[in-house]
Amino acid sequence: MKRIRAIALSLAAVSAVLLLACGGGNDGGAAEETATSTATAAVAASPTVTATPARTATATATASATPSPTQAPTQAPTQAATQAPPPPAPVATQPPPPPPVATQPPPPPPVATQPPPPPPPPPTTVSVAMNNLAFIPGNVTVTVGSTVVWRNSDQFPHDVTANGGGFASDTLNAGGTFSTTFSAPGTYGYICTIHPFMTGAVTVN
Ligand SMILES: [Cu+2]
Repeated sequence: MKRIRAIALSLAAVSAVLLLACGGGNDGGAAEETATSTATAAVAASPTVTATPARTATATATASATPSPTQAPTQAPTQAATQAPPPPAPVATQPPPPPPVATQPPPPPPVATQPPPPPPPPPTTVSVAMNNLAFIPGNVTVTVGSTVVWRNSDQFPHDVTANGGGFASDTLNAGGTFSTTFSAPGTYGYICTIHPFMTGAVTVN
């Protein structure tokens, strides 16, 4: 008898589970009540094991179903966040323009190099010796306003006469000197009229 009763209970439990799975029929509340009561009876016997797994299975299903919607939203924001970084790049391209501004300062230096030219004009005094029948040095370069002094260090008399007639000295005996100041730029060639092969030149800048 116990065996038959057990089989009947298990069959009732199975039918109850099937009814629950189908969400109940249109038969009416009476059928559901009987099914529920039979299920409760079966639960009391032993089929507790079959009833619980079904609920856990549905629970897991619902649990796994909910996560998917939440994952989709989170991925979308992250993509939007990664797209945001690109904008900063244009900001990095703006720095280059400043360099050109740094290249502009160099021009001023040329202006600084222009002032130097004025200083050169400091007048000086240059000496030329007449020795061994020659002007030493034969060619001198001076600035405007400079003075050239000739000194006869030879044992012969000499003189200093410009080719263009700009200046001319008297005859200079040993130890005699002659000087002239050059106020205009140019090249002034001169000779010793006593010894025409003695030549020299003064360049004035
Ligand atoms: Cu001479």
